[in-house]
Amino acid sequence: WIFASAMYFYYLNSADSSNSFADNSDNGGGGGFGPASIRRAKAESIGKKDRAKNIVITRQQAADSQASSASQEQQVMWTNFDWKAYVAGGAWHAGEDKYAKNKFNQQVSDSVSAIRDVPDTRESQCRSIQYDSTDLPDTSVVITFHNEARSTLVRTVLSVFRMSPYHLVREIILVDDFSTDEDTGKLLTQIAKVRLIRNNRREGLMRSRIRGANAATGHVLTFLDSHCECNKDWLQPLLSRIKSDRKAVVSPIIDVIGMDNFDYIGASANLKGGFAWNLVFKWDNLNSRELAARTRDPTAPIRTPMIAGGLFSIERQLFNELGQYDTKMDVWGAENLEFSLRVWQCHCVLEILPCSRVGHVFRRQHPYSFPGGSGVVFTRNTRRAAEVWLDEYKQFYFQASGGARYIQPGDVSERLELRRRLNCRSFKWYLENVYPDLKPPSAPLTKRGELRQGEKCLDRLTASVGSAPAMYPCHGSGGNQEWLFSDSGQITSSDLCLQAMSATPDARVLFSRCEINNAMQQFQFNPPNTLIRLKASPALCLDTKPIDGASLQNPRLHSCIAEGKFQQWSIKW
Ligand code: UD2
Ligand code: MN
Repeated sequence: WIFASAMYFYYLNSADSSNSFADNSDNGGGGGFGPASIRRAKAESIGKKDRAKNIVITRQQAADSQASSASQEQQVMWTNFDWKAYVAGGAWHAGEDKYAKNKFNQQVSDSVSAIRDVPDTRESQCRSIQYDSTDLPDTSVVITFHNEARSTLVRTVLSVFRMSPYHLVREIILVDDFSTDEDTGKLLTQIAKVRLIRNNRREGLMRSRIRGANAATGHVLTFLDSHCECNKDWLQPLLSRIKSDRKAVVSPIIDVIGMDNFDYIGASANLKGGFAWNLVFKWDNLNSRELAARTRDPTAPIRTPMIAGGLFSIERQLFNELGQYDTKMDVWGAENLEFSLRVWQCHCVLEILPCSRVGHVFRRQHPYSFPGGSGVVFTRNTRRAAEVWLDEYKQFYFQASGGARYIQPGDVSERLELRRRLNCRSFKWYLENVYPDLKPPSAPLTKRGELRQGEKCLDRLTASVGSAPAMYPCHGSGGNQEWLFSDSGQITSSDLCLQAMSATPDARVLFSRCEINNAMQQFQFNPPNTLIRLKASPALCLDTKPIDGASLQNPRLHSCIAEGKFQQWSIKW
């Protein structure tokens, strides 16, 4: 019956087939997910043994495989799968908007082969490492998707097989999160080792991944987004690190597949994942100590305070012991924050392995809807993480994120109980030992609002030390265009302060780390309509007049002119 569970695809039928999130926000088990977890709990105690691998197979999976409906004879090796016909069945048609369905260029994606060579982006030292793949644990690859383009999905699946020792891929579990076209997932189960679970309503990526994990049988779980391409020998570093330390949760370096042209570009290996007090994921440069360590050994794991979220491996049993995901998070966002804090605070380690590389199509917009609205859903998810893991530091999150205090997180008692049961460490410990770069904000932040000139607003863009904000059309939804104004005159965003580079006309105004006593970070303003003067030199004002040839309007200091349209700001608190 190993065949039955590994080679067939199946559905787990839920009685409720409504397409709605409304009923799973505040009650017991997260809507339709509750019963499954109860079945699972029973199942763990019944467990059967897989003779070959000595892995416990649960009643849950037995139930899943009974619901299977494709026969083994219909399956082919991945090498024989007719991916061209498959892609053609869902292809972009001339005349349609290329970006409409996926928010990446589907025409280009459809025209790129599902079997293509991408550049080997690893550092040379990685290429000489030999892994004994006969001696590594195997993995179930879990890929959840909602209305993914066929061309990107099949490229993801085939790249897993092409780039991995076949025996190390126990199975690929696709979780179709209620996509409109059922065949997108179903047809892929013709490929040997591919299994499918389909949700009867939108569950969001967290509950979908949990369903995939609960059906998995491999020793390790490897999660991927549905638009990835695995690079050469990506899997062995992940599995061998977990083999040497079961408490290591590991992520590849995420290379970039261009959303417009589908070019595969190597990403920097000198980054780790982090966040500012708004708790939004960002990439941080490694500090000098970490860079020195990388120079000594470019193949060594990079400890990361946070993971981007989509691509990682974890021992399956550890994933379950650590409490999987928060089932009351919806759709997208902040599960990676919650997971990262939990991994560190609950006695495990989170790493990026520079010798493992996987490409991912990064997009600027979500191609799918958020029942309830993306801002609300994201903030609620984030707040749930903050409520459980941030202790007294939660107040900094409330200060840095405008709406969070107004959005109810729902019941987090189960997650707090998990934290207690696992005897996890404090957020203070995490700050001191894992993320010392994240400093408590240096000044109390009191007011917030946009910095507006006519139809344009100052936008923080990427907000890193030394970068400049610029004027963009106002969007009115806070985020990148929301600024905090402290009593002492600091203007901050993303926990960085605007700082004049000198007290002279033409001086640039850039993001810097906030320092309480730095006079170059103190401005004077008098809303609603006001000049913004440098306190230390009040004849100098924040000015956005475009410099000759520059395409962006970056702020600078200039001699104050009472009526200057590039100096007059309207600030609404
Ligand atoms: C990043 C992560 C993503 C996730 C997210 C935070 C990477 C490369 N990607 O966003 O995995 O951690 O941050 O939540 O690190 N999906 C569903 N159901 C939904 C919505 C999405 O199945 O309701 C699938 C989607 O098809 C995709 C995956 O979840 O395969 C992640 O979604 P995304 O690609 O839109 O997220 P991304 O890459 O912007
Ligand atoms: Mn993605």
